[in-house]
Amino acid sequence: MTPDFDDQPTPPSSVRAPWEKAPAAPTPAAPPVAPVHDADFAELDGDPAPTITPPAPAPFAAPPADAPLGARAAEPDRNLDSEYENGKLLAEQLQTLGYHPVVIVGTAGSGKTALLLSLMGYLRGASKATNVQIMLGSPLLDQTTQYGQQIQEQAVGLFNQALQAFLSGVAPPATKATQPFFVPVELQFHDGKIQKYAFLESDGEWYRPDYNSPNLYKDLRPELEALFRHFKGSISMFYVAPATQMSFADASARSPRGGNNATSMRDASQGLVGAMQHYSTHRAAKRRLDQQVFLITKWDSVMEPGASTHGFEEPRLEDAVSFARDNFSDAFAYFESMNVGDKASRKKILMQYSSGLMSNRVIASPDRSELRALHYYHRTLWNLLSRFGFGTAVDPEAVTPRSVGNSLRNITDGLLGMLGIKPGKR
Ligand SMILES: Nc1nc2c(ncn2[C@@H]2O[C@H](COP(=O)(O)OP(=O)(O)OP(=O)(O)O)[C@@H](O)[C@H]2O)c(=O)[nH]1
Ligand SMILES: [Mg+2]
Repeated sequence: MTPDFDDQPTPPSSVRAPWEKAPAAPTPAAPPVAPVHDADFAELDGDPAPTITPPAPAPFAAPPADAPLGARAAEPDRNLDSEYENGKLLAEQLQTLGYHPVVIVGTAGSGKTALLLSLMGYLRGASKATNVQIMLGSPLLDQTTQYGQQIQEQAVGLFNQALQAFLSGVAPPATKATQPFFVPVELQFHDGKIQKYAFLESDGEWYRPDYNSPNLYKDLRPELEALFRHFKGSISMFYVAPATQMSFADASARSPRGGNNATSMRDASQGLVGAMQHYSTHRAAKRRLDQQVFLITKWDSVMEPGASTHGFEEPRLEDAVSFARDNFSDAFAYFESMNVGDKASRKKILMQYSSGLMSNRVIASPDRSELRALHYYHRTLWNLLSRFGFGTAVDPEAVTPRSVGNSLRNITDGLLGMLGIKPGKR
């Protein structure tokens, strides 16, 4: 099955908005710092994006007074028109080739690359025990063009070197890309079916709020604007909200907690608001086709693996909701109010995520129960994507022995229900 390119709403998926299942969050909703206006009542086609009032610039975050205004002014060599054209070409190619784009946004260090590597690594590492192989897709653009060549080189580097390093215990370095690129991957199933995904990789600095700009939020990269405007099928949007952005010198990969640095957490939240706002504007006419996923990454740094609460092994929706409200109030308020058309409850998902037990560049080898928990996160996310993009679950078998796998299935059925996913369709 290929993605729906006829501009019709996507078929209903079995994913429900988690807050609809949770009768009440344990903590009362904090009033959003920034008000969201009528987002749910606007007409989708051509509606204005919900607006949000930027918070007052914080003195400690303000750049020097002589700093250039806005991201684009700082990079005079860029040709925005040709970047937009590249994005348009990409959108057309992704569509022609049957790719489901997965747009991963979040500020620097939020865990975007680790998330992508953990998803790919899950299928690579577990492939002997599953019904699916993951391969790098063919180049998306003409290899005689400079942009086509550059993005292909970056995709190959990520899929080969970075993924191998990740699987051998080394976390990725900060992404330093000059332009956004997509990593095309093909899932080849034993029954001959194929699913194609294109994962966005970007430099988190592009999402950092600019406190010296009147708009606060930097413009999206033109390639992404073009994708949102010109891609006619459905897109999965991942908003990456890190549970922590710090790790202290005495932290270990198995116990990475370092606390939440208030400034960087606030930037991470504002960065997501900016990305959602731009996405809403440029995607206004087709937003109803897409799925929106708010991911609280690095969940292992808040809920310690092996703790008696089982908060890591059995992530609870109410914990995710209260964490998002406490730490990402602006971004989560915007997310909740985002207008995605009908069946909204099936197109917005909140979930915790963990790419691995890591601190800085070191990834600890998980023990058996940690591995099981990590696989649960990775499998859940794959199945969200697969059901939304292709109407079927990837559903790789658990790599645990059969007896453990059976009891795991029972446990995860319950967990998935709490996360808003109907059991039995993973
Ligand atoms: N404990 C833990 N740490 C994580 C996890 N994911 C990422 N990290 C840590 O966060 C760091 C940054 O993660 P990246 O995936 O590189 O972040 P990014 O969003 O790609 O950052 P940029 O490339 O700079 O935009 C990693 O080096 C790890 O130390 C996770 O699931 N758990
Ligand atoms: Mg990165």
